[in-house]
Amino acid sequence: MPKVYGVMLSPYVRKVMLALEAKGVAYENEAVFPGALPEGYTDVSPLGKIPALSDGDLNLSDSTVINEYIEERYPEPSLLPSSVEARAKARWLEEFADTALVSALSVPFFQRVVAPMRGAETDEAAIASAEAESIPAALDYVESVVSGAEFLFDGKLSVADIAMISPIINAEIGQYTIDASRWPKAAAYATFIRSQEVVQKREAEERAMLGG
Ligand SMILES: N[C@@H](CCC(=O)N[C@@H](CS)C(=O)NCC(=O)O)C(=O)O
Repeated sequence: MPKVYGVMLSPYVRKVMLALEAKGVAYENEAVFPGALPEGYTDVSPLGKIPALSDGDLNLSDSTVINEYIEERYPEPSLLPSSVEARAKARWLEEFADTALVSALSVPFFQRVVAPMRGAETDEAAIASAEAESIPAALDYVESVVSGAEFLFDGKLSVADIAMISPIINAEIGQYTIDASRWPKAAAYATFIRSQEVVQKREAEERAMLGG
């Protein structure tokens, strides 16, 4: 059975868990926290990051690489669109989500959830700065690529939807909700993807971990 290393609140770990769950693949999870890596963890994840995945003798790190492996190892249902062009666009949107979107939407999550867990104060100025600059820049782009309450490609869930929704869930946990009056398509898209059963189950497990 594959094993996912990493604490489930990480947007990158969530990407991998959602891909496995969307394909109905049973897996184990070892809740590795960044900053408290178990001994020998770099044998599995050479850069010491989460997530990592082991499956038999294979060790892999990086959520995108892991999800490519999952797609090939467990092909049904496919999480890639059917045309070459759409697959390329889906990979780009995954890359955008993993970089600019995670970076912007992690700020409220980090400041309101992670910092207090570490005994630090929430830096409201950092949140205000992200809400003024990086978050609108990222959401303007999301607004330009989504169509509203529908999947990005082929009327079905893809790696791009999984990558996009993952940091949006972090923002929600950090009490930041996409303003539907400013980004109506992005807000409707987020609500639609979050209403999918596989995403609802993942969020419920995470909320339970956070104590409801
Ligand atoms: N590109 C990597 C990014 C993984 C990543 O940065 N994970 C964070 C946690 S969300 C981490 O492990 N940070 C600790 C570190 O960078 O040392 C992926 O997609 O898996």
